[in-house]
Amino acid sequence: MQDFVDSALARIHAATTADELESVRVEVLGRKGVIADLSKDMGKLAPAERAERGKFINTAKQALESAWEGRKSGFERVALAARLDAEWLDLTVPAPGRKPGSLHPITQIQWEIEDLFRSLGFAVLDGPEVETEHHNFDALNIPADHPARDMQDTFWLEGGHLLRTHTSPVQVRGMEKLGPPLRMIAPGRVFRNESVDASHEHTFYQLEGMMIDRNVSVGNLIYFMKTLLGAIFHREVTVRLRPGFFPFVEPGFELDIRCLICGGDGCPVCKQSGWVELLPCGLVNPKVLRASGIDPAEWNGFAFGLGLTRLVMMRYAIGDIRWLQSGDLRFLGQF
Ligand code: FA5
Repeated sequence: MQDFVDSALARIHAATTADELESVRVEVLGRKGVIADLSKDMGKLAPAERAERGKFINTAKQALESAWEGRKSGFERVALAARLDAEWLDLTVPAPGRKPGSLHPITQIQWEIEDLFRSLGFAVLDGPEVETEHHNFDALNIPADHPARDMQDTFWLEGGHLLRTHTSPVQVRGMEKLGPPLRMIAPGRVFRNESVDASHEHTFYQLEGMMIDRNVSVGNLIYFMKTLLGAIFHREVTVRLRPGFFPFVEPGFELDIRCLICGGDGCPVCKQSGWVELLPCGLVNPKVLRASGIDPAEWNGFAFGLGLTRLVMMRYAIGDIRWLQSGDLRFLGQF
């Protein structure tokens, strides 16, 4: 009988699959197995023999069960390792699903300029996109019969309102509401009824700036414009200042920068001129101050109207303005 137990133990140790192991268990330890058979006729044995048989059965059963369990957990470990191998996950692979969004490049640069001017003591003002003729033109010394109105082709709305053609009406609103001394900027969307090409959109962004105080000079204006461009481009930018006509400033200037797309050689963005018109500016016309209730004998100031969309094009070397409002995520994903 001991021989049988020894051979069963050997078969348990030699089993190479879980099925093989199970069939040994059924044969030896199962309900109809050899050990169960040995227990069946115990009642018929003499007490001494019965005790010996009982002891043998217990010892054999314990040895067989522990061998079986050891072997079984060995098979389970191997099976688990195989499963973990098959179901391995690379946790560094980016999760599928929605990609996080990002700010539009115009918003990014607008916020940078806002931070800069806030640090210089300027308020950031907002104004309506649907404007009155008074705020968009008249209060800026551009009366109805003035040829300067033709420079800004206008989308007219019912009731004499219009889509603002520039951010300058926010100057007027700022002067009316806050009065002097005044340091303000006003970023925003503007609209012009003009044909679209590589550098012109019908809907684009400007950023207006105004400072009203006592004894403001062209020197102050140039200082702020240089600070602005230095902060935006983080590199040497060639600028030129030439006379420019805007009825609301006197003297008025056009601040141009050397085209950063072509380096000045000429391209569609600079219309082959090598220069990009970016920043018209000047000293506020006394008539404009007076129209907003400010005494030009006591106060004066400067104003500028930055072409924000063009500035973004220069900073990122974007060769066509139409990309910026294309909504194309391949383009926007780069910023
Ligand atoms: C004005 O709009 C004046 N209000 C600016 C100003 C403010 C002058 C304060 C003096 C004092 P202008 O029409 O030149 O000026 O436009 C200003 C800037 O807007 C231009 O230099 C250019 O960079 C940008 N711009 C003009 N038209 C377009 C357009 N169609 N598409 C994209 N950018 C444009």
